[in-house]
Amino acid sequence: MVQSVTRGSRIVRQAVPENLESDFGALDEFLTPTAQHYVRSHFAVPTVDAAAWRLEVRGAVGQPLSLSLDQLRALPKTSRVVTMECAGNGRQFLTPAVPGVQWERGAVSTAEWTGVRLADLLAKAGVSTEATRVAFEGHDKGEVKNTPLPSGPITFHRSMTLAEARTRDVLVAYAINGEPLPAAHGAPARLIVPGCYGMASVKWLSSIEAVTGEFDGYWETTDYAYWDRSTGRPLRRPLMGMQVKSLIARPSARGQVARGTVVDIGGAAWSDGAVTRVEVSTDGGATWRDAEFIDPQGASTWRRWRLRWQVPATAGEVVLMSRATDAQGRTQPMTRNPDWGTYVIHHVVPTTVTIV
Ligand SMILES: Nc1nc2c(c(=O)[nH]1)N[C@H]1C(S)=C(S)[C@@H](COP(=O)(O)O)O[C@H]1N2
Ligand SMILES: [Mo]
Repeated sequence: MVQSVTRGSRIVRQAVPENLESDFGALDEFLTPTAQHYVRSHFAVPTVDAAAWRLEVRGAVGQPLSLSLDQLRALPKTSRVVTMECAGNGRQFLTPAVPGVQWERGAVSTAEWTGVRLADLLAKAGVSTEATRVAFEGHDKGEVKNTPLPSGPITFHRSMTLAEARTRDVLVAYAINGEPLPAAHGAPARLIVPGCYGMASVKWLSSIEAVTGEFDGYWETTDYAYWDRSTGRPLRRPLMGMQVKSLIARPSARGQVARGTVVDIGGAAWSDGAVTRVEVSTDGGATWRDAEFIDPQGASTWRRWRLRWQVPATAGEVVLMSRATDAQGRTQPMTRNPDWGTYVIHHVVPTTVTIV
Protein backbone atom coordinates (compact mmCIF):
# COMPACT_ATOMS: atom_id res chain seq x y z
CA MET A 1 0.00 0.00 0.00
CA VAL A 2 1.36 3.40 -0.94
CA GLN A 3 0.97 5.88 1.86
CA SER A 4 1.12 9.54 0.99
CA VAL A 5 2.34 11.53 3.95
CA THR A 6 3.38 15.07 4.53
CA ARG A 7 7.11 15.19 5.15
CA GLY A 8 7.82 15.06 8.86
CA SER A 9 4.38 13.90 9.91
CA ARG A 10 3.95 10.50 11.52
CA ILE A 11 2.87 7.45 9.54
CA VAL A 12 -0.14 5.62 10.99
CA ARG A 13 0.78 1.93 11.14
CA GLN A 14 -2.26 1.11 13.26
CA ALA A 15 -5.06 3.47 14.29
CA VAL A 16 -6.44 1.53 17.29
CA PRO A 17 -4.43 1.09 19.42
CA GLU A 18 -2.40 3.99 18.14
CA ASN A 19 0.91 2.94 16.56
CA LEU A 20 2.67 5.80 14.83
CA GLU A 21 5.98 5.78 13.04
CA SER A 22 8.19 8.85 12.71
CA ASP A 23 9.22 9.92 9.22
CA PHE A 24 12.82 8.72 9.36
CA GLY A 25 13.47 10.10 5.89
CA ALA A 26 12.81 13.59 7.28
CA LEU A 27 15.45 13.12 10.05
CA ASP A 28 16.90 16.54 10.63
CA GLU A 29 17.34 17.49 14.28
CA PHE A 30 19.16 15.56 17.00
CA LEU A 31 16.09 15.73 19.27
CA THR A 32 12.91 14.43 17.68
CA PRO A 33 10.13 17.01 18.11
CA THR A 34 7.61 15.47 20.55
CA ALA A 35 4.81 15.57 17.95
CA GLN A 36 7.00 13.39 15.69
CA HIS A 37 8.25 10.88 18.31
CA TYR A 38 7.07 7.38 17.41
CA VAL A 39 4.26 5.84 19.48
CA ARG A 40 3.95 2.15 20.24
CA SER A 41 1.03 0.94 22.36
CA HIS A 42 -0.33 -2.57 22.72
CA PHE A 43 -3.69 -1.50 24.13
CA ALA A 44 -5.90 1.60 24.14
CA VAL A 45 -4.53 4.53 26.13
CA PRO A 46 -5.83 3.97 29.70
CA THR A 47 -7.84 6.68 31.43
CA VAL A 48 -5.63 7.89 34.25
CA ASP A 49 -6.74 10.78 36.47
CA ALA A 50 -3.46 12.57 37.23
CA ALA A 51 -4.90 14.11 40.40
CA ALA A 52 -5.84 10.71 41.84
CA TRP A 53 -2.83 8.83 40.39
CA ARG A 54 -0.37 7.20 42.80
CA LEU A 55 2.89 5.47 42.11
CA GLU A 56 3.18 2.46 44.42
CA VAL A 57 6.66 1.22 45.33
CA ARG A 58 6.16 -2.10 47.09
CA GLY A 59 7.14 -5.75 47.41
CA ALA A 60 10.42 -6.64 49.07
CA VAL A 61 11.01 -3.17 50.55
CA GLY A 62 11.33 -1.90 54.11
CA GLN A 63 9.08 1.11 53.57
CA PRO A 64 6.42 0.93 50.80
CA LEU A 65 5.79 4.26 49.08
CA SER A 66 2.62 5.68 47.57
CA LEU A 67 3.53 8.89 45.74
CA SER A 68 1.21 11.44 44.17
CA LEU A 69 2.37 13.26 41.05
CA ASP A 70 3.13 16.36 43.16
CA GLN A 71 5.19 14.29 45.59
CA LEU A 72 7.09 12.72 42.70
CA ARG A 73 7.74 16.14 41.15
CA ALA A 74 9.01 17.44 44.51
CA LEU A 75 11.83 14.85 44.59
CA PRO A 76 15.27 15.68 43.12
CA LYS A 77 14.90 15.58 39.36
CA THR A 78 17.22 14.79 36.53
CA SER A 79 17.07 14.87 32.72
CA ARG A 80 18.46 12.34 30.23
CA VAL A 81 18.58 12.44 26.45
CA VAL A 82 17.67 8.95 25.26
CA THR A 83 17.27 7.31 21.86
CA MET A 84 14.46 4.79 22.08
CA GLU A 85 13.86 2.17 19.42
CA CYS A 86 11.01 -0.29 19.28
CA ALA A 87 12.41 -3.84 19.13
CA GLY A 88 10.18 -4.40 16.08
CA ASN A 89 11.57 -1.45 14.10
CA GLY A 90 12.43 -2.61 10.56
CA ARG A 91 10.04 -5.57 10.62
CA GLN A 92 8.86 -4.57 7.14
CA PHE A 93 12.28 -5.61 5.80
CA LEU A 94 11.94 -9.23 6.91
CA THR A 95 11.37 -11.93 4.29
CA PRO A 96 9.26 -13.94 4.61
CA ALA A 97 6.94 -11.40 6.25
CA VAL A 98 6.19 -11.96 9.94
CA PRO A 99 3.15 -10.90 11.97
CA GLY A 100 3.24 -7.71 14.05
CA VAL A 101 3.10 -3.98 13.37
CA GLN A 102 4.85 -3.46 10.01
CA TRP A 103 7.37 -0.82 11.05
CA GLU A 104 9.76 0.41 8.40
CA ARG A 105 12.59 2.64 9.71
CA GLY A 106 10.87 5.21 11.94
CA ALA A 107 10.09 3.37 15.20
CA VAL A 108 13.10 5.12 16.70
CA SER A 109 13.28 8.64 18.18
CA THR A 110 15.38 10.74 20.54
CA ALA A 111 13.97 12.88 23.36
CA GLU A 112 15.00 14.54 26.59
CA TRP A 113 13.13 12.91 29.47
CA THR A 114 12.88 14.44 32.95
CA GLY A 115 11.96 12.72 36.17
CA VAL A 116 13.23 10.96 39.27
CA ARG A 117 16.00 8.36 39.30
CA LEU A 118 14.66 4.87 39.90
CA ALA A 119 17.70 4.25 42.14
CA ASP A 120 16.56 7.12 44.41
CA LEU A 121 13.05 5.64 44.73
CA LEU A 122 14.45 2.18 45.47
CA ALA A 123 16.77 3.63 48.11
CA LYS A 124 13.91 5.63 49.65
CA ALA A 125 11.78 2.48 49.87
CA GLY A 126 14.69 0.48 51.32
CA VAL A 127 14.84 -2.47 48.94
CA SER A 128 15.48 -5.73 50.76
CA THR A 129 18.82 -7.46 50.24
CA GLU A 130 16.76 -10.51 49.22
CA ALA A 131 15.26 -8.73 46.19
CA THR A 132 16.60 -9.95 42.84
CA ARG A 133 14.37 -8.19 40.31
CA VAL A 134 12.18 -5.15 39.96
CA ALA A 135 8.83 -5.39 38.15
CA PHE A 136 7.03 -2.44 36.57
CA GLU A 137 3.35 -2.35 35.71
CA GLY A 138 1.26 -0.04 33.56
CA HIS A 139 -2.42 0.91 33.81
CA ASP A 140 -3.27 -0.31 30.30
CA LYS A 141 -4.89 -3.69 29.82
CA GLY A 142 -6.09 -6.00 27.06
CA GLU A 143 -6.05 -9.42 25.43
CA VAL A 144 -2.79 -10.74 23.99
CA LYS A 145 -2.21 -12.98 20.97
CA ASN A 146 1.15 -14.77 21.12
CA THR A 147 1.21 -18.32 22.48
CA PRO A 148 1.59 -19.56 25.12
CA LEU A 149 -0.81 -16.90 26.35
CA PRO A 150 -2.57 -16.26 29.63
CA SER A 151 -6.39 -16.20 29.52
CA GLY A 152 -8.30 -12.92 29.63
CA PRO A 153 -7.04 -9.34 29.64
CA ILE A 154 -3.63 -8.62 31.16
CA THR A 155 -1.75 -5.42 31.98
CA PHE A 156 1.54 -4.39 30.37
CA HIS A 157 4.22 -5.32 32.89
CA ARG A 158 7.89 -6.14 32.69
CA SER A 159 10.84 -6.72 35.00
CA MET A 160 14.61 -6.35 35.07
CA THR A 161 17.33 -7.46 37.46
CA LEU A 162 18.02 -5.20 40.41
CA ALA A 163 21.54 -4.70 39.04
CA GLU A 164 20.12 -3.42 35.73
CA ALA A 165 17.64 -1.21 37.55
CA ARG A 166 20.56 0.43 39.34
CA THR A 167 23.19 0.60 36.59
CA ARG A 168 21.11 1.52 33.55
CA ASP A 169 20.36 4.95 34.99
CA VAL A 170 16.61 4.34 34.82
CA LEU A 171 14.21 7.26 35.25
CA VAL A 172 10.59 7.58 36.30
CA ALA A 173 9.84 10.38 33.84
CA TYR A 174 6.97 12.86 33.93
CA ALA A 175 8.21 15.21 31.18
CA ILE A 176 9.40 14.93 27.59
CA ASN A 177 11.36 17.75 25.94
CA GLY A 178 10.42 20.03 28.86
CA GLU A 179 6.65 19.43 28.65
CA PRO A 180 4.36 17.13 30.67
CA LEU A 181 4.01 13.70 29.05
CA PRO A 182 1.29 13.49 26.39
CA ALA A 183 -1.23 10.67 27.05
CA ALA A 184 0.20 8.52 24.23
CA HIS A 185 3.67 8.58 25.82
CA GLY A 186 2.49 7.36 29.24
CA ALA A 187 1.07 10.26 31.26
CA PRO A 188 1.35 11.06 34.05
CA ALA A 189 4.61 9.10 34.48
CA ARG A 190 6.51 6.28 32.80
CA LEU A 191 9.74 4.39 33.03
CA ILE A 192 12.67 5.36 30.77
CA VAL A 193 15.42 2.75 30.44
CA PRO A 194 18.39 4.21 28.53
CA GLY A 195 20.03 1.82 26.06
CA CYS A 196 17.14 -0.63 26.02
CA TYR A 197 14.54 -1.43 23.40
CA GLY A 198 11.35 0.53 24.05
CA MET A 199 9.39 -2.32 25.67
CA ALA A 200 11.46 -1.88 28.86
CA SER A 201 10.18 1.70 29.28
CA VAL A 202 6.75 0.93 30.78
CA LYS A 203 4.21 3.72 30.18
CA TRP A 204 1.30 4.81 32.45
CA LEU A 205 3.29 3.43 35.39
CA SER A 206 1.18 2.21 38.31
CA SER A 207 3.63 0.22 40.41
CA ILE A 208 7.26 -0.65 40.97
CA GLU A 209 7.66 -3.91 42.83
CA ALA A 210 10.82 -5.42 44.30
CA VAL A 211 10.64 -9.17 43.67
CA THR A 212 12.56 -12.05 45.27
CA GLY A 213 13.24 -14.92 42.87
CA GLU A 214 11.98 -15.16 39.29
CA PHE A 215 9.32 -13.05 37.60
CA ASP A 216 8.74 -14.54 34.10
CA GLY A 217 5.84 -12.36 32.92
CA TYR A 218 4.24 -12.72 29.48
CA TRP A 219 6.08 -9.65 28.15
CA GLU A 220 9.53 -11.10 28.82
CA THR A 221 9.01 -14.80 28.09
CA THR A 222 6.38 -15.33 25.38
CA ASP A 223 6.73 -11.85 23.89
CA TYR A 224 9.84 -9.61 23.75
CA ALA A 225 12.23 -12.51 24.31
CA TYR A 226 14.78 -14.29 22.12
CA TRP A 227 16.89 -17.44 21.97
CA ASP A 228 20.37 -16.86 23.35
CA ARG A 229 22.85 -19.45 22.05
CA SER A 230 25.97 -18.14 23.80
CA THR A 231 26.10 -21.26 25.99
CA GLY A 232 25.56 -23.62 23.05
CA ARG A 233 21.92 -24.45 23.68
CA PRO A 234 19.11 -21.97 22.96
CA LEU A 235 18.02 -20.33 26.23
CA ARG A 236 15.00 -18.03 26.37
CA ARG A 237 16.00 -14.56 27.55
CA PRO A 238 14.16 -11.25 27.83
CA LEU A 239 15.13 -8.59 25.27
CA MET A 240 16.86 -5.63 26.89
CA GLY A 241 19.85 -3.74 25.40
CA MET A 242 19.72 -2.36 21.86
CA GLN A 243 22.02 -3.99 19.31
CA VAL A 244 24.25 -1.72 17.21
CA LYS A 245 22.37 -0.36 14.20
CA SER A 246 22.49 2.36 11.56
CA LEU A 247 19.94 3.43 9.01
CA ILE A 248 20.08 5.60 5.92
CA ALA A 249 17.60 8.48 5.99
CA ARG A 250 18.70 10.08 2.72
CA PRO A 251 18.64 9.53 -0.19
CA SER A 252 15.33 7.75 0.24
CA ALA A 253 14.94 4.10 -0.68
CA ARG A 254 13.54 3.62 -4.19
CA GLY A 255 14.28 7.33 -4.78
CA GLN A 256 16.23 8.96 -7.58
CA VAL A 257 19.51 10.86 -7.68
CA ALA A 258 20.84 12.85 -10.63
CA ARG A 259 23.91 11.41 -12.35
CA GLY A 260 27.17 13.27 -12.00
CA THR A 261 26.02 15.30 -8.99
CA VAL A 262 27.35 15.31 -5.42
CA VAL A 263 24.82 14.30 -2.77
CA ASP A 264 24.99 13.68 0.97
CA ILE A 265 24.17 10.18 2.14
CA GLY A 266 22.95 10.67 5.72
CA GLY A 267 21.35 8.83 8.59
CA ALA A 268 21.73 7.92 12.24
CA ALA A 269 23.35 5.13 14.27
CA TRP A 270 22.81 3.93 17.84
CA SER A 271 23.40 1.00 20.21
CA ASP A 272 23.34 0.02 23.86
CA GLY A 273 26.48 2.12 24.33
CA ALA A 274 28.45 4.51 22.14
CA VAL A 275 28.66 4.26 18.36
CA THR A 276 32.27 4.81 17.27
CA ARG A 277 32.18 4.21 13.52
CA VAL A 278 29.80 4.23 10.57
CA GLU A 279 30.90 2.90 7.19
CA VAL A 280 29.00 3.43 3.97
CA SER A 281 29.03 1.40 0.78
CA THR A 282 27.76 2.77 -2.54
CA ASP A 283 28.45 -0.45 -4.45
CA GLY A 284 26.31 -3.04 -2.72
CA GLY A 285 28.83 -3.89 0.00
CA ALA A 286 31.97 -4.41 -2.12
CA THR A 287 33.84 -1.38 -0.72
CA TRP A 288 33.26 0.81 2.35
CA ARG A 289 34.20 4.34 3.38
CA ASP A 290 33.98 5.98 6.81
CA ALA A 291 31.13 8.45 7.28
CA GLU A 292 31.57 11.64 9.26
CA PHE A 293 29.65 12.14 12.53
CA ILE A 294 27.42 15.17 13.04
CA ASP A 295 26.76 14.46 16.74
CA PRO A 296 29.26 13.73 19.50
CA GLN A 297 29.67 10.28 21.01
CA GLY A 298 26.88 9.62 23.53
CA ALA A 299 26.14 6.70 25.83
CA SER A 300 22.42 6.37 25.10
CA THR A 301 21.82 8.60 22.10
CA TRP A 302 22.01 8.23 18.36
CA ARG A 303 24.66 9.94 16.26
CA ARG A 304 23.63 11.45 12.98
CA TRP A 305 26.25 10.87 10.27
CA ARG A 306 26.84 11.77 6.62
CA LEU A 307 29.06 11.02 3.67
CA ARG A 308 29.60 13.11 0.54
CA TRP A 309 28.93 10.94 -2.51
CA GLN A 310 30.02 11.63 -6.07
CA VAL A 311 27.14 10.08 -7.99
CA PRO A 312 28.38 8.08 -11.01
CA ALA A 313 27.90 9.63 -14.46
CA THR A 314 25.98 6.65 -15.79
CA ALA A 315 22.30 5.96 -15.15
CA GLY A 316 21.20 2.76 -13.39
CA GLU A 317 20.46 1.26 -10.00
CA VAL A 318 22.90 1.39 -7.08
CA VAL A 319 22.70 -0.26 -3.69
CA LEU A 320 23.67 1.90 -0.70
CA MET A 321 24.44 0.40 2.70
CA SER A 322 25.55 1.67 6.10
CA ARG A 323 27.22 -0.35 8.83
CA ALA A 324 27.85 0.85 12.40
CA THR A 325 30.35 -0.28 15.06
CA ASP A 326 30.15 0.56 18.76
CA ALA A 327 32.62 1.02 21.62
CA GLN A 328 32.19 -2.62 22.64
CA GLY A 329 33.52 -3.60 19.20
CA ARG A 330 30.20 -4.91 17.92
CA THR A 331 29.53 -4.35 14.20
CA GLN A 332 26.17 -4.63 12.46
CA PRO A 333 25.93 -8.07 10.87
CA MET A 334 25.28 -8.44 7.12
CA THR A 335 22.75 -11.23 7.68
CA ARG A 336 19.91 -11.74 10.08
CA ASN A 337 20.08 -14.00 13.12
CA PRO A 338 16.69 -15.80 13.19
CA ASP A 339 16.97 -16.39 16.95
CA TRP A 340 15.79 -12.80 17.40
CA GLY A 341 12.34 -13.91 16.22
CA THR A 342 10.25 -10.97 15.00
CA TYR A 343 12.48 -8.45 16.85
CA VAL A 344 15.97 -6.88 16.72
CA ILE A 345 16.10 -6.16 13.01
CA HIS A 346 19.59 -4.68 13.03
CA HIS A 347 21.39 -6.39 10.17
CA VAL A 348 22.49 -4.25 7.22
CA VAL A 349 19.48 -3.50 5.01
CA PRO A 350 20.26 -2.30 1.47
CA THR A 351 18.83 0.98 0.16
CA THR A 352 18.36 0.86 -3.60
CA VAL A 353 18.33 4.16 -5.48
CA THR A 354 18.14 4.91 -9.18
CA ILE A 355 20.63 7.18 -10.89
CA VAL A 356 18.85 9.18 -13.62
N1 LIG B 1 2.18 0.39 29.62
C1 LIG B 1 2.77 0.21 28.43
N2 LIG B 1 4.05 0.58 28.30
C2 LIG B 1 4.68 0.44 27.12
C3 LIG B 1 4.03 -0.11 25.99
C4 LIG B 1 2.68 -0.49 26.14
O1 LIG B 1 2.02 -0.96 25.21
N3 LIG B 1 2.08 -0.29 27.38
N4 LIG B 1 4.72 -0.28 24.82
C5 LIG B 1 6.18 -0.40 24.95
C6 LIG B 1 6.88 -0.41 23.69
S1 LIG B 1 6.84 -1.88 22.84
C7 LIG B 1 7.61 0.66 23.25
S2 LIG B 1 8.55 0.56 21.84
C8 LIG B 1 7.61 1.94 24.00
C9 LIG B 1 7.19 3.08 23.09
O2 LIG B 1 7.14 4.28 23.79
P1 LIG B 1 6.50 5.57 23.08
O3 LIG B 1 5.11 5.21 22.63
O4 LIG B 1 6.54 6.67 24.06
O5 LIG B 1 7.38 5.86 21.89
O6 LIG B 1 6.73 1.91 25.10
C10 LIG B 1 6.75 0.70 25.83
N5 LIG B 1 5.98 0.86 27.05
MO1 LIG C 1 8.35 -1.70 21.12
